[in-house]
Amino acid sequence: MSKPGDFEAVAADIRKILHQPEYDDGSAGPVLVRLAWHSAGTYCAETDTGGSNGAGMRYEAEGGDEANAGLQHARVFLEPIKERHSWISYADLWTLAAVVALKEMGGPQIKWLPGRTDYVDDSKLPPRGRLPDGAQGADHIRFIFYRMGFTDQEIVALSGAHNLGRMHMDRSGFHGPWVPNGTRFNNTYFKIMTEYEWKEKTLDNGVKQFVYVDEDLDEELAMLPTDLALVKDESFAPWVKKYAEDKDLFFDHFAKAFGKLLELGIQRDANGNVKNTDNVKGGYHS
Ligand code: DDH
Repeated sequence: MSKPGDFEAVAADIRKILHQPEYDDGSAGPVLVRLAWHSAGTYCAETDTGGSNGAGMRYEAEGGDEANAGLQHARVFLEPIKERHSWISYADLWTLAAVVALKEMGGPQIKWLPGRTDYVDDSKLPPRGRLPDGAQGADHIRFIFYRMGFTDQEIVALSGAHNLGRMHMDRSGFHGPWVPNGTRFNNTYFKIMTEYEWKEKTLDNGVKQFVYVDEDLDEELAMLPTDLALVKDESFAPWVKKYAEDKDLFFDHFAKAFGKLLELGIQRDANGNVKNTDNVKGGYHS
């Protein structure tokens, strides 16, 4: 048990659970990033509903959304940390875990502030269907991300998270990794999106995705229809090109957009403290 507010102690323990030799590609990192994204990515700016506050995914109404299939793995990885530092809210723990994991996987430092609570406000509960569907195209992507208040540039930057992890048939119906080394954060996703020739493939379950086959690779690489929609769209495509050419620019824009994602729906005063809740001061920036 650490002192309440000692987020460095929590971060140190998160680092220790990232290495998971029996799981996927040996890292809990990618699925932790996805947990934070799905907890925050339900936000609707117009109605001020959804978002990471409340950690609603612990309950069936939100956790049972089929878009969240597989994220129980991430929550199970984090449970021993919650037991050791019981003062931290799940909502803060999930978002902090992604920030720590991204940094450990070679990604940028993302500004993170605490203060989310686990109080589930039923009037803020997001309806199902707020998260993106990989089988769709650019219109759908805009519909989902404009609702949260993101621009086209931020959408492309955030999509670069698919440099991490893989798709699992028993979770989303899609299959395979986007890049050959999906436990290191990089701009490879943007590079290979334009450089490689992607072929449509129908999986045994009838789901359509795009694949790249190369004898030198251990397995086929995969792209979702939504991933490749980024290179076909005239407003998204220039950002794909910029991020493919300039890793530092991508890291900078990704860090800003991911930081914004984690703050959706959180009201803070000028000192960064969350309004109207008993919150813990401090932050995690190092
Ligand atoms: Fe994603 N994502 N995502 N994604 N995502 C999947 C996995 C991961 C879409 C669909 C899928 C973002 C945007 C989109 C991560 C992070 C982010 C999977 C596979 C699907 C499907 C799930 C599975 O089978 O296990 C779609 C569609 C979009 C979209 O923008 C249109 C964003 C914005 C992020 C982010 O973090 C900012 C990560 C990481 C994974 C890998 C998870 C894992 O277990 O590995």
